[in-house]
Amino acid sequence: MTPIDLRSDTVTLPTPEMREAMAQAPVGDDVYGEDPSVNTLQAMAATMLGKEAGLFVPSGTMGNLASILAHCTRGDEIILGNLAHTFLYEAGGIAALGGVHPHTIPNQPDGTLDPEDIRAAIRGDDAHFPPTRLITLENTHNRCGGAPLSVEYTRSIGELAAEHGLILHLDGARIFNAAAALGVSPAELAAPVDSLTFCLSKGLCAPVGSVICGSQEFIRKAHRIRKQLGGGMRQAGILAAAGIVALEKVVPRLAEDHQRARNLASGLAALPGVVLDPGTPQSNMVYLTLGNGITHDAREVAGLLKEKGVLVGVTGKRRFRLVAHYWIDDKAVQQTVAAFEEVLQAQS
Ligand code: TLP
Repeated sequence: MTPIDLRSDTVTLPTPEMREAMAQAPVGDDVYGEDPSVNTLQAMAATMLGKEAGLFVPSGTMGNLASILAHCTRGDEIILGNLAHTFLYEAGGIAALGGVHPHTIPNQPDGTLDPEDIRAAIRGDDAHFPPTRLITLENTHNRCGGAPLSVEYTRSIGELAAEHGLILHLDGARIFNAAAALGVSPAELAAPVDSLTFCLSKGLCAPVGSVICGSQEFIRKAHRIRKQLGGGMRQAGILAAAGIVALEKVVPRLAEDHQRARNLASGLAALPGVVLDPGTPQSNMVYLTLGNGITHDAREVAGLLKEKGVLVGVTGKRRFRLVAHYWIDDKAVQQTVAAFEEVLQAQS
């Protein structure tokens, strides 16, 4: 039996149309800039995000790293949320490989950074301090419930950054989910930022890859850094071909995943022993905590769910993340609610 895998949208497999496009893809040596499929994907991505240029990279982690290294020099400081993916889950790459100092400030529950906290974190001109160079936002915000950051908020931080001569980078791994959740275009969300990374290999189902977008000048620098990081990929058009299908065919259907996440949340809300996060889901992620009556912890409950063919993400001692995606249909939602009901009933 194929499990119902809600651990992440990174588990999505390529669609049949992607596999077909990959098999047929025209390819060339991308290190020479000669892969037609990569070039098409990059141009398409830049147009959709309203930026001058795009660069195909192997992962979201490399996208954020190459972007930050392109903007900063060793000893620079960047301001980011304490729950930012770049701070928590990218193996400290900006510090290890770029000598970039992360200055964290609290993420608010809605994924935003308080502008007053940002202002307070910006360093003065003093030899004791690392120079502040850049602010990073994340949209949607993974650890903050998959919350989308609005156009207005992003614009206000863009203005704050400009006021202080700072660069604004966006980890837009799920920017297309944000756009679908807010009913705006991805280009509107990206307009206030200098650069962004988005992922093809999460809810968009492509097997590999992310795209960095920004000005020609920025992409030229990021291109060299991608090479330094070992991310020059030769006949990468095989992968880019799946990315093109992702942008054309999967982006327009993301609202379906958000609807299924809402159905999943309302099914689970009715179960004793489940405490949903307020407002969840805000896009494709459902966050929940085990109620006091449940004696098992999240890891044990996840083990019991697994025996019933349901895989969930454990994000804390009593906390889960369930992510709806292309391969989760209505039946899978019902089966997941039923599996939770059986497991939790046996517990209470
Ligand atoms: N997120 C993964 C895990 O690493 C936590 C997930 O399952 O959600 N930015 C954001 C906001 C992300 O959520 C992720 C992956 C990345 C960057 C990194 O992308 P990859 O995995 O392609 O390096």
